[in-house]
Amino acid sequence: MSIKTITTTPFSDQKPGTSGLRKSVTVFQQPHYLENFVQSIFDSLEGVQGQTLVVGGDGRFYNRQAIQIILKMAAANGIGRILVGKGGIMSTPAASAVIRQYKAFGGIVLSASHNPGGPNGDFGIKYNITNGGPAPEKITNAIFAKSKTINSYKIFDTEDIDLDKLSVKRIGEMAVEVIDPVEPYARLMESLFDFASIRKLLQGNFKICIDSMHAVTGPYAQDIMEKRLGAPAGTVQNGVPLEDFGGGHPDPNLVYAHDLVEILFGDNAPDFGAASDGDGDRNMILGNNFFVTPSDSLAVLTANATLVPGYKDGLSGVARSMPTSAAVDRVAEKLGIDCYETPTGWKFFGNLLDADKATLCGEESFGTGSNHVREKDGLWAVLFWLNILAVTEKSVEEIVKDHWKTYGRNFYSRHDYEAVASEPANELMDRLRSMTGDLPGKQFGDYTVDYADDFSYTDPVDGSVSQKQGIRIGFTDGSRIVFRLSGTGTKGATLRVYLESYEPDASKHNVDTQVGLKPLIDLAEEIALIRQFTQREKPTVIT
Ligand code: G16
Repeated sequence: MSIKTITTTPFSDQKPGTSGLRKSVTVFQQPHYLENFVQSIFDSLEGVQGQTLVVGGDGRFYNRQAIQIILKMAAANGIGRILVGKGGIMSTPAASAVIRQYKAFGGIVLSASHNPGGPNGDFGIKYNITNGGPAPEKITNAIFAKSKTINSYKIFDTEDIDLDKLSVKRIGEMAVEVIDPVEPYARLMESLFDFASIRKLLQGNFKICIDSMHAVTGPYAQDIMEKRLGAPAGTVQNGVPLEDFGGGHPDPNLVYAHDLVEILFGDNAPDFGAASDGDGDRNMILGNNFFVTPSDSLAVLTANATLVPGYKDGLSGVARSMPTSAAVDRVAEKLGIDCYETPTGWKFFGNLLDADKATLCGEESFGTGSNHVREKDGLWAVLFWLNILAVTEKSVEEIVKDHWKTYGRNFYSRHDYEAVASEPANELMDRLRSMTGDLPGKQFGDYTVDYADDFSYTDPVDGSVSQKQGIRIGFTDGSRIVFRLSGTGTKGATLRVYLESYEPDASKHNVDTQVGLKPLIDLAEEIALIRQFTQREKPTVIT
């Protein structure tokens, strides 16, 4: 067993995106590709020698190989101890919980989230800091800078560690503890939610269906829903994590979670359905024949938070990403708490949570979470909903429609144009950016532009500034269209068009979302010439 120093040359494409470095598996399989990035992480972390790190992933193809490489490199770089999930598995929120519970220095999370897996799918890696959350831009920029000048990396020449048995082993001086990835997370959930009430609900006539989409939440959902909460066996479907997610696209939305959607919108539908993504941080909530938009979900959780033990004393504030609808803003206003608007990317919530400026956070991209960890958390959102349903004894649809009656309805939808050519997609954005100065005051049919800008965020805690975070076009009636290019795709560019309008009148709430938003959808085309630039007649995914 010896430490080897391997000569390498830089790759030019290792800039972390919205959430770490995401590329196709074949890119990661190039000689030295993963190693260069891992060495760049270690080289960017001051004082990491002798410290504890957490390593785990969503179990997708290349997860196991990557973990063995990371363990050997960690030992060669003087890390003191590594906690690794059994089988190399750890959901992203569980990794965050473990970093916090064990007071680790940080962690390396392996996932490409909702992107497909398998030899032809995607892989990803990101670094999380001591608070359990994704590294802020200061650190990801430092990692990228190192990756551009790297000329060697260090790795132990030794056998692989058996990841399938709970054990403590050593590589050189470094301890490797293979831990149960579920138990610490499940205990945290028990401390936040009223498990007794939820158990009563699930053992009565209330029927639920949880779709883990053959991704990481299977073992977590089975342990929590079926074992601890007594839901009938089989409540969790697609519960065995597979390296290729069974060939599916582990993205919990109306298009990709179609198995669950068919069940909840079919005959004899259950009362509640939920799905999670590849790494377990996203969630989709469905009622019997009813879809809850993620933006509404955040607003409902905020409005009902004091019904849940972990939040019974109220919230310090809330935060949402810029493209997320303003439904939660209305709740915050009524509660008299602050509501922060951040760029897309969970990392932007970290400072607000650490400074106790926000307790709940959420995003339109099926992400919701709180200060219990520093990642968004799919099963946490499911338990939050079940806790509210157990206490109120209402249906999902009643809860949301009552919410709209009180606060008005923010009609909301996102149209994605996936994997379009990058150059014209950038041209579309550049063109819109150049138009922002002239748009205010312009009339388009019934709509008058109130403001237009490229969103810029100044972090209220550390003063850091993030620019060019998406084009916002707001209208005088409160409607809004936002254009952004995704920072998580791995093929070409993905254009996201976010559409929102507000309707206070409850008699006008029972309208199909796409119908309600039709005038804005047409306006988005008129202003941005989407068809011309994307060469697509319609979006790939509508949520
Ligand atoms: C990541 C980020 C989220 C973001 C989402 C989509 O989530 O953590 O904050 O909303 O990507 O980002 P984009 O619109 O740039 O594709 P995940 O679940 O993919 O890790």
